[in-house]
Amino acid sequence: MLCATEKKITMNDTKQHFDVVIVGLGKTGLSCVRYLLSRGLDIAVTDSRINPPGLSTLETEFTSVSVFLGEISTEILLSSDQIILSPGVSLNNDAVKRAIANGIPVIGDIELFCQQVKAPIIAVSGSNGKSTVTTLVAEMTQQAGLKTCVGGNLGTPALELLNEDVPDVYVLELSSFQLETTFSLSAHASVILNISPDHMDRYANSDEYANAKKKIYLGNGLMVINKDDDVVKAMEDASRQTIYFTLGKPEGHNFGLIKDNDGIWLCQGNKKIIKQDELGIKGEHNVANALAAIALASTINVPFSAMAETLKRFSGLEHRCQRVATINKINWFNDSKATNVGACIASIKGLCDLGKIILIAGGDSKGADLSSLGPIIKKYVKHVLLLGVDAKKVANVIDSTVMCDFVVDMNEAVNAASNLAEAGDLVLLAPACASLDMYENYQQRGDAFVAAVNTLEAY
Ligand code: UMA
Ligand code: ADP
Repeated sequence: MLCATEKKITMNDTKQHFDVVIVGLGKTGLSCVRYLLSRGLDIAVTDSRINPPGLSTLETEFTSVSVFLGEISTEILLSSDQIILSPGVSLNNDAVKRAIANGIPVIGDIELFCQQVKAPIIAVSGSNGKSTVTTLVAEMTQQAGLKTCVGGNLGTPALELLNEDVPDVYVLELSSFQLETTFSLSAHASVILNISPDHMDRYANSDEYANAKKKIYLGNGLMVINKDDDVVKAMEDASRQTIYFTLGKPEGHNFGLIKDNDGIWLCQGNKKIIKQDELGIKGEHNVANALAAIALASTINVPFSAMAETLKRFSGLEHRCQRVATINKINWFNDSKATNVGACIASIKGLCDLGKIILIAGGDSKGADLSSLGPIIKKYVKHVLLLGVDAKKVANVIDSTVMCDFVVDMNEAVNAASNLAEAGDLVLLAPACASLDMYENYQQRGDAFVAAVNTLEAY
């Protein structure tokens, strides 16, 4: 068997021209390989990683495909008619920039998908809540009997959805990374749930990040707009059909909350859909998510009954504000997916009514300005335990009146939290940072938290 470094091939070892070169051999790269080979194209793959995750599959299933590893090869890029860029690689990568300067078209997997798609798309983006809303919409459309395919940034690469029979609707979660290389999207309905700073290690500033997200509104479909988010509201286009959602009172046929004698209702205009306290997902941010999902599902005629049924049953995705244990009257919550400041703040606000919070945070801050964490932590958090590469950076924004300790790993964090917590408190993993400095992904970080909590014993 070849070791990874031996797999690196130079241009002299191979031929001089490819129809398409795929950059990145992760999930997306592999889906592109399968798709393009099925169309008889002559392709190559390049990845800056010596041992990218898709390598063993490529070596066993697609032996004819040339692979160039260890750096993204300008030479190979310049030898192709088209480049398909994986979302993890920026358009500002030097080799990619050189290819663009030489006139070689660069697109992503979502663009390929859009060029082939034969059913309406509901497209979801935003800094936070994408996976929750995408899943909710897909469950609502399924509940209404519509054949639904769901994927994108959520996990299943969009091109893999084309292998199935044409559905009634595609529900796609799209990241800013994917949208950067998308040009022909014309979704039936699109939403940007919210915009708060994220991925500042990839974008020059927050405008560049917001402009990447704005591409979800390409085409002429229905624009679903969060009336409570100024950045999203500024994207409104008077010439387009628009639906609004808000945590305030809805105007006209739009979506929002109405308070009456028996509680707070999620409504379209004055038509009641479900009572807020019947939602399976908790916290104000999840009320906004539920309203967004309702607004999107309404565009494809899902009846209110199917929406309400779904919203009662759906209690949230794993690793998102999930209660994983109650030990000696202390609640333990896993929100490993809170990978940016906005998500961490939403998490704290959503759970603060349940008790005083001991927060486990830190990781890779992705170049973010963390300062807005300071006031919210001061208000609701009694002790912070910090881990990961940016632990000190998080500590720097925490008010000196809040107790704060550094820990080396999740076991130490959980043991320290267990010693500090009193009955009625809650311990929350909401890192405000990505996990990649210590873990393979946020799931592995959440699993490490749950495993450590499970070793604690009730007394
Ligand atoms: N990478 C390199 N060199 C390369 C290619 C990639 O170092 O030559 C690195 C990237 O910087 C990144 C990692 O490898 O850190 C993975 O990149 P990739 O493009 O190969 O990723 P895929 O495995 O194809 O997964 C991607 C999405 N990942 C990213 O956008 C980083 C997955 O979203 C998505 O589920 C999948 O396609 C299917 O559509 C994950 C994600 O973290 C969940 N997304 C970001 C987020 O949600 O914040 C945007
Ligand atoms: P994404 O796919 O955008 O990362 P998720 O649905 O996976 O979003 O939720 C991730 C985390 O983001 C949640 O656990 C919560 O902390 C936070 N979150 C979810 N929805 C919202 C929202 N509408 N506004 C702010 N934060 C949110």
